Amino acid sequence: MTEKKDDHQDEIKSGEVQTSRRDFFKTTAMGMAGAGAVTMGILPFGAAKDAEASSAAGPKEHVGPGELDEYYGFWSGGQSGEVRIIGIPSGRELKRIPVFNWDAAYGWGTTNFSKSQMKGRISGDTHHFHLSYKDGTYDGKYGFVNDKSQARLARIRLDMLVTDKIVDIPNAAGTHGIFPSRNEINAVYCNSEFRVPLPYDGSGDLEDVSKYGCLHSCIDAESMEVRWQIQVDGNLDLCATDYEGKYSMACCYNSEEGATLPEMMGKDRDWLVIFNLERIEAAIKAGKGTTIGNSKVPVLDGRGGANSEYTLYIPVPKSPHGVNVDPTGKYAVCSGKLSPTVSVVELSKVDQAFAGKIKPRDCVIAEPEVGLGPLHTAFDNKGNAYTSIFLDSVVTKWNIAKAIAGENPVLEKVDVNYQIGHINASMSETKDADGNWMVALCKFSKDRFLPVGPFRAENEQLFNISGKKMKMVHEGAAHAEPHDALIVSRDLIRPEKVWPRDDRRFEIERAMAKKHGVTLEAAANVITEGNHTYVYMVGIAPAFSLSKFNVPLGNTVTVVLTNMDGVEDLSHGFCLTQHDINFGVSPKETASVTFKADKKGVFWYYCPWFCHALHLEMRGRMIVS
Ligand code: K7E
Ligand code: CUA
Repeated sequence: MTEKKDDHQDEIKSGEVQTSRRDFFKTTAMGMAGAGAVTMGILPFGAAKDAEASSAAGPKEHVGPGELDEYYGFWSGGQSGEVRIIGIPSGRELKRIPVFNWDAAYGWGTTNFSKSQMKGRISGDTHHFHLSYKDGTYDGKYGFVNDKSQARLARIRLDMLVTDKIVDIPNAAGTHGIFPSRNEINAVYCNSEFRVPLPYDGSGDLEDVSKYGCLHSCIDAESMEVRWQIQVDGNLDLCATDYEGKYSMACCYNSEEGATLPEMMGKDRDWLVIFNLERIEAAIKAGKGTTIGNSKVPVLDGRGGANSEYTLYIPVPKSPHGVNVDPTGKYAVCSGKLSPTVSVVELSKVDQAFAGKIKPRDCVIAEPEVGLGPLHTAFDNKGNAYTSIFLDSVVTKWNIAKAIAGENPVLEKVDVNYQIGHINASMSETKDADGNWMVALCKFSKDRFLPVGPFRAENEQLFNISGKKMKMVHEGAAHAEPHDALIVSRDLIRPEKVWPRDDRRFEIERAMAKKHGVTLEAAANVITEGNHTYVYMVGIAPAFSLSKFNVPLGNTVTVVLTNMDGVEDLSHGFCLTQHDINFGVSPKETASVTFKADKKGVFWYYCPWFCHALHLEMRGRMIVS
């Protein structure tokens, strides 16, 4: 395996565009003084901020009571398995969307629809959330998020802001970086982070790490089916796409293909792997894919460095982590993680490299030094990049053009508290990056908040970046553990207030009702077929259409509830005492649950969503005898 990778090991020209260690300390000290001055006056995330701090030209910093935020923030929820919606700049948490996690309030993981997606699992690890695109900006249709823990991709529909579909990715483990196509709603590309024996079904040689493999997967954004996969060398980390639909790309660390930490850190350079989508799609169409194990998904072989027509392995230092494409679409920026540098890759050179006219390494046109432990990069609308620096706990603002010109590109460093992971800026991942806001997602909060026991909150710090200097306007605690965030102009997200009654969300219930000759909207029906009892009811504040139903002991029960109040913000729900059943139905929504009536007795059910002055009276009895 090492032989064929010689091509990846071109020499790195270091020191060309590096700032000295002395400069580094100078700028850090300045950044610290600047941040300190601002920090004195900050209020907690979500609290009001006096208007005098708002600069006339920049974005509005203060969002008063009753006022609306200018931006939606979408936060991944890390090991909580969810996605959160935050108002920016106020920092108000507006909603938690359960995705891979069981949730009592909405009944995600309890209702029949959510169970059809969760398939018995109750946890997940969401790292990267992205929205669907058209022509380089968000089209407001879908959100996508990975599950690192169980190799899944979920889709959130933005009209209702609920989880819509979850797909399992075959022969993959540790699905980490994901990125949708940026030119049209077409595909979402997903990286496997862990190398595993292939097929990944417990067969074959489980011990020999050199026989493990790693896949980059293409998932159809509409059908959510896995369209193809391609095997690569090493293992993959973060993912990005260009703006034209020609390439997807992935940072690859562990080019050593080791299994332990020392084995994974041996080399000074790993790769940015570029996938040639045109060639891959053509090969798949021509039937060149093979299958792995029981999966029917066609797989191509993209290993072998220069020998692969599908992949280009661009050497970049060292265990690179994040890859981000700038708003002009010209450059991909890879963060070195174990190298204090970021590598700027000029995407227009990639075609020449694929054609063999230049070496892969010649696509790297600058490699400025930005600090110790660079992880991720965000962009403004003025040609500047903002890289999160984990070890130094700073954000480095640097100018892309200066880096390319070989000048010192570092404009400012600002302290963040502490150990920053992801960074993002308003509309940064679109061609409409607007340079207003930047958020630093810090892994440690240490002394910044009241102590709450050994497990601490994370710290999120919001910066106004519209001026010459980055200005922190507030910070706030976050529950474990937002990895990544998007800040999206609010005009691009237009959620509905009431469900249309013909929504595909209720397909399971509608088909069931059709079979029984009942309608979901005018239902007060109990139908027993052998050992299965079906209960159809509606909720209209403050009553269920059934105040009682009877079930024979031991029967399976399906309760179908429709909220017939079409009034904005008037939700109902169904909580069945002693049965671990609880779910909500928002205006005009239908949902159902299925459980076993395995206890004799009287069990009250009640509405858990406060809907009316007589909300406590919205209840009924299930009698099991
Ligand atoms: Cu850097 Cu999973 Cu995006 Cu965390 S990854 S930080
Ligand atoms: Cu319906 Cu509370």
